[in-house]
Amino acid sequence: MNTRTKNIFSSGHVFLLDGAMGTQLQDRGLKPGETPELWNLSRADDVRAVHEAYFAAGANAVYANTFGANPAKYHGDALLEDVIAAGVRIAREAAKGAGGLVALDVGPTGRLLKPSGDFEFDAAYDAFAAQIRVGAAAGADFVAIETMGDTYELKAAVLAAKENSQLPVLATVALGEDGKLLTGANVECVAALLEGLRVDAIGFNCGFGPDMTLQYARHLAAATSLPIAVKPNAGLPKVVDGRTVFTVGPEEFAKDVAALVDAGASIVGGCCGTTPDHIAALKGLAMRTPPARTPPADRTVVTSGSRAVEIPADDTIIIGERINPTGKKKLRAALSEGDVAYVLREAVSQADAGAHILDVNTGVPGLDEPAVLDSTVQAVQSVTDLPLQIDTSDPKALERALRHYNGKALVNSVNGKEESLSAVLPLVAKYGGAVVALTLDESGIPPTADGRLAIARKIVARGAEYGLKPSDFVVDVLCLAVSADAGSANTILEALWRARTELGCRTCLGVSNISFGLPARPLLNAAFYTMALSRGLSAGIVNPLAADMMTAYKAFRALTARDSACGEWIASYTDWSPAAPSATGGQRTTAASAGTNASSESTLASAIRHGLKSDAAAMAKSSLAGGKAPLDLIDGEIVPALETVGRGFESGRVFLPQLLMAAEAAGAAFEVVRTALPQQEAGSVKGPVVMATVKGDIHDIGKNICRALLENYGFKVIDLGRDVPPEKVVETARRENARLVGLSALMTTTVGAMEETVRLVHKELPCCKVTVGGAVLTEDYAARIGADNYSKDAMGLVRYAEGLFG
Ligand code: B12
Repeated sequence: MNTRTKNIFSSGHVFLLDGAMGTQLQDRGLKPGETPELWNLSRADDVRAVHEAYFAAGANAVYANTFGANPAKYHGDALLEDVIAAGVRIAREAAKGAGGLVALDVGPTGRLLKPSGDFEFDAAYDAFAAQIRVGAAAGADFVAIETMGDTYELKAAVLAAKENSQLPVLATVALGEDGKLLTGANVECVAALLEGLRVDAIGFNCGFGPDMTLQYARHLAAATSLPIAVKPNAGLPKVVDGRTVFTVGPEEFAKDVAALVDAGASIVGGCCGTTPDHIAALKGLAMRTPPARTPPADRTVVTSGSRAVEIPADDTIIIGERINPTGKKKLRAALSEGDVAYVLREAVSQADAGAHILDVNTGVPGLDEPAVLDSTVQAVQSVTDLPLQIDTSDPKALERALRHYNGKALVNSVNGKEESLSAVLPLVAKYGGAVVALTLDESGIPPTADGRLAIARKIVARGAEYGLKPSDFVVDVLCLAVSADAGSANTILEALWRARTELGCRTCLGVSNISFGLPARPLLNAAFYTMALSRGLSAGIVNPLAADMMTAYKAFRALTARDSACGEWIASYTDWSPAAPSATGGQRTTAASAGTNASSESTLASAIRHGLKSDAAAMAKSSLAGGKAPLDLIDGEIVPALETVGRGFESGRVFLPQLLMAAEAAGAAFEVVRTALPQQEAGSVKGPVVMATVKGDIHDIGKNICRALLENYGFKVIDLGRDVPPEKVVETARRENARLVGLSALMTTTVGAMEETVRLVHKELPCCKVTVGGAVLTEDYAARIGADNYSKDAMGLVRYAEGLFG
């Protein structure tokens, strides 16, 4: 925490923020759909009055009316810079009388970042940077990044704030009722990311009321030593007579917020539905000194966009070593030829085999390493939620990959050479991360444990100059072959133990080097791995597909009471028999394969579930070449695979990014299948049929299948796409003189829009029939909403259309 922040947030008292702005402006006449930030120019007095009311209620700081003033989503007529500057200026004017502070309010862009969406990380960064530069110049005292639902976007915003202003940064996220962000990150994941990025205060806003926030505030207090901010809603929103209302009054709100302060929050305010009265009710709290917090134990946590993994002090995890071209001809060729699918298969198979972190190294001579490492890291992140170990000796490649990495990475590596220390440590300090400390320096690798420890100590001490703690380092005491140095194993084992006990660092080791130059290497590797585990190895860099290594790992954990009730061992080896000594069962469930029995088997369904786009297309092609009927492929593999992913999503084991990747892979497979669908004999074109996914619904895979099949059966189809308003359907059907409209809806929340569309078509175009479909519909329900026909699949639709058009 910088000293400036200490002054701002840590006054020794609970720090009071303001309450909602949007709902206050609505009370003053802001219309639905109107851009609130434009009031900074047109209704400045109203905006100022809201700020003044919050200061009068006791707020120490207010958020300027700039939440949506981000170039990525702003659509107003006025110059955005003017809107932001006016927002900050108005808040400043209100703050002057009250002696309070002003935050530049930074909300999300409203766009989904790649690979889940189509918005580039750098574009998101630029949008935030533009907003922050103007806000800082206009005189904001700190930057409040809020309501973030995606860690990747959050990272872009924090970097933009840090690189474009000197202001303290308070960052809060909006949790769902499951305690996770929309993209799946839990509290621990957010805390690790934000601590790594060195924001000044962290917490939650929006989402729900203060009562439901309590359990997550407790989690957060256990995960971070930063000041905690909470800005909950006035309860959960309810819709009454078409209006959204918040029902928690000021007294109840204050009582619940007091519990949040007891749980560790020291910066409190309100979000949607809160009023100056809610903030006034917190005044008593502002007199309080926040209870002292017990700092969380130093842990070494790395994250992906949705998963936090601890490199444990008293247990051990596996770093998958296979995405490293050293000694791997095929991978080297794949990297050189840009065969991303090969790399992604390596990622997925290691994840399925039980790795906890994946090493990614793309160091192939002649390749542009900064570009290749960056794109490979991003590609691997699109198919796995495991955190990655970014493995490179090129600082340029490291910085680019770290910047674009979604989460807090494990960095491999820094060593005792001055050149490495001064290049790598600042990057780890800036982007966050844990870093592997290799015990070598300008003089090479010391032959003794003493020598290696001395280098590790030096690295940790240099790290302290950049604010890094011993727990930010994972010491690698380096594995030299026993064939070259008979004492190597003993030296490693001693150094491992001492790194853990004397330095308090976690350890890692590329175990299989030990057997270099000897026969039967897997046997030696597994034996040495067990020895290293018993001397405190926190993370083995091993091949998770090597059965002997996994057996050593699982046996060690079962025998040392780290595998609760030997659960993992039993799950893995129940079917073991001496004839088949390697374990086949019990593979860990990854998020992408959750709810499935997926291992790394190569099927179209598996490729879709894992989001492997080009594999899915290739497998669809080879299935068709093998004689599979296109419709069987759709109904027997593509649709069931999506259903499995959907079930995982419903039960909270799969998150939006994986769902999106699976949908993309399914789309790629379908594109291949489409071209193979049976073509109707040339003849007169039938139709037209107007097809649409209804308003509010963006699911269109099923509708696209319907369209393709209709076309292949000789129908002219006018496809209006997705999220189509009823009026547009009617207008098109009328213009085209269509006798059939096909509507698709996949969500319970959008069947209402379907009903509305059916009604409107029937009213306006009595001769036009409406057929409906989509996963949530049933024949019964279709009849109830007045549809003329329902088909459970695309073929049913074709049959109905054939009947209708004679
Ligand atoms: C893929 C997918 C997505 C993709 C969609 C990509 C795309 N371009 O379509 C993405 C990731 C974008 C997505 C987003 C969301 N999704 Co989604 N998604 C799915 C998933 C896994 C598969 C849907 C699918 O494509 N199935 C395969 C196709 C081929 O099947 P189908 O559409 O049913 O079509 C067949 C038939 O029904 C019929 N048919 C279809 N249309 C028509 C039309 C006519 C006229 C006829 C006759 C026949 C017919 O023929 C087709 C071929 O045989 C489902 C789970 C599931 N089991 O359905 C969830 C699911 C539909 N999604 C769900 C949710 C909640 C969401 C989100 C709200 C998530 C979020 N929090 O953001 C958003 C929705 C945003 C929005 N406003 O629409 C829920 C809906 C819950 C509910 N009951 O309301 C589901 C059920 C998952 C779940 N179990 O929770 N999703």
